[in-house]
Amino acid sequence: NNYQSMCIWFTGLSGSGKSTLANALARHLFEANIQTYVLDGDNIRHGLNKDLGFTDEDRKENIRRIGEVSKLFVDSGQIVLTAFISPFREDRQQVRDILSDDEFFEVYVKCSLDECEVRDPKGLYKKARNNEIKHFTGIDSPYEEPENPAIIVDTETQTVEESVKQIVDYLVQKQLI
Ligand code: GGZ
Repeated sequence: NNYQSMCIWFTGLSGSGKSTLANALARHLFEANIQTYVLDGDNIRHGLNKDLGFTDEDRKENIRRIGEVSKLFVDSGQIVLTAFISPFREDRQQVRDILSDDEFFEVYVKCSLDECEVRDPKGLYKKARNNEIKHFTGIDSPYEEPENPAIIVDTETQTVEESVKQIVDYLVQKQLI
């Protein structure tokens, strides 16, 4: 059983399915005896980054720290799966630079704003539309689509299983797992 240590970086709007996919991929790889670790808002924004909010500057710092933590995981020989909106191209590029090109794989979790708003799993879009939350991504804060992601998964038309298979097929084809 052989795999390359790396960071699989999920980026996309709130509600696009990043955490769901990262966790489903983690389960799938675990079944194949590959251990991974998922970083997402639950274990980062509630801990290490609990001093940060959602201004452009705070998001930038959020992603910078997550990049550095990801590097520690990769250096320790692991596969880390990260699930953050990471809305700015420049910040995602910075993470790619902290790691290296063959250790950073960007997965664009593509889903239209309309569909994310319909899903609205936490009722946050509704609050953002009512001005109860400021700087909400897609409403009054930008999301910059990846220009050249390793993988695009379309969660509007694909099931979770189909998207996981798409990512696994990519990793196998590139001989990363
Ligand atoms: C976007 C927000 C905001 C604002 C709270 N904008 O769907 P969720 O709830 O579970 O995921 C979102 C999460 C985004 O945190 P990230 O660390 O991924 O963002 S970033 O990469 O841009 O730093 C959402 C919730 O936090 N949330 N306020 N204003 N999402």
